[in-house]
Amino acid sequence: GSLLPMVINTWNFRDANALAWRILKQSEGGLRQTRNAVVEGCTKCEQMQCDGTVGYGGSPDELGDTTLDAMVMDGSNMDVGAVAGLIGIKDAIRVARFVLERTSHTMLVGQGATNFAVAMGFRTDSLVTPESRAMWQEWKAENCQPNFWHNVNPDPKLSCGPYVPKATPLTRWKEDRARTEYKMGQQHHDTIGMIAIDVDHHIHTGTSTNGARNKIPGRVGDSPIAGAGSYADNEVGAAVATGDGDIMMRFLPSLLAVEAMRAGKTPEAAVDVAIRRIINYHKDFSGAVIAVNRLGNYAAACYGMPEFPFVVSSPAQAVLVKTVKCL
Ligand code: SD4
Repeated sequence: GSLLPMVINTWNFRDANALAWRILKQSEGGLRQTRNAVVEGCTKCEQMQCDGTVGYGGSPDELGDTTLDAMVMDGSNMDVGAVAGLIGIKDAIRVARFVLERTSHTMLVGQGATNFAVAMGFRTDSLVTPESRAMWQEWKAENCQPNFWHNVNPDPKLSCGPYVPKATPLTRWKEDRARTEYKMGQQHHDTIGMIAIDVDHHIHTGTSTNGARNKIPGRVGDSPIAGAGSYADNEVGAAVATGDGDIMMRFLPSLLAVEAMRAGKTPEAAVDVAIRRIINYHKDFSGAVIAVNRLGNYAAACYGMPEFPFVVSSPAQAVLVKTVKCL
């Protein structure tokens, strides 16, 4: 039987998948709904604050604010719309869609992205919640130490940060492993990356995240970068990535996986190529890649955690949670 249409996304985000699947099923009758499916599916996660790592009120930066990264990509023509470091607007991937559809640009950042969103009719909001404020205060209490900036600018808000070089590579590695384990327990590093394919092999991908916890304001991860957070090409298939974006964005793992499939590799082999390229250089890496070929065959690979859950809807079964053991 046919494997299409299908929706697949990172982590155990079932409600997002279910909504995208419902929208995609409406495409029967010739309407192309893959873009609506991906954008509204990821929006669901933003509204639900999936795992506290998508949408408002999560991953506070050094100054306690939450900023959002998101993208949407159309595999029929390589069109991309993205926002990075979006300030004060909750609907990150919907704004990314407006960048795609209403501008000739690919990515808008920071306050410029906010101004554009407002011009498009989006409402501004604080993205800080009591939970994110408490997270930030706890982090500050544990990590606050005078640093370089403190001497230049006595603003107490700027007196905490990773600017003080204190760790040797070995302790850094151990800290990262501990951080990874913490991440697993707390599940606070989990971008949604979603792929939708209709029966005519039209593909869209999307991502949405509030990025890395305690990031330096201005930090952008892999999620809004084409080829890093996601990539789609109707001729071949698509891929999405999640994990330590500071490392992943140097390797373009989603592009790597799609290009491996273009060269004839299976989705299994393609995600293996993408993850192994990264861990060749970074044993402290933690993350995952999902790849789907244009026919709807899929695979996932991960590293730096015991296992990685993802959700698939297809004619065989709607909203099926799968888990892959990591390399
Ligand atoms: C980032 N890649 O900003 C995102 C975070 C993430 O699973 O994917 N967590 O680095």
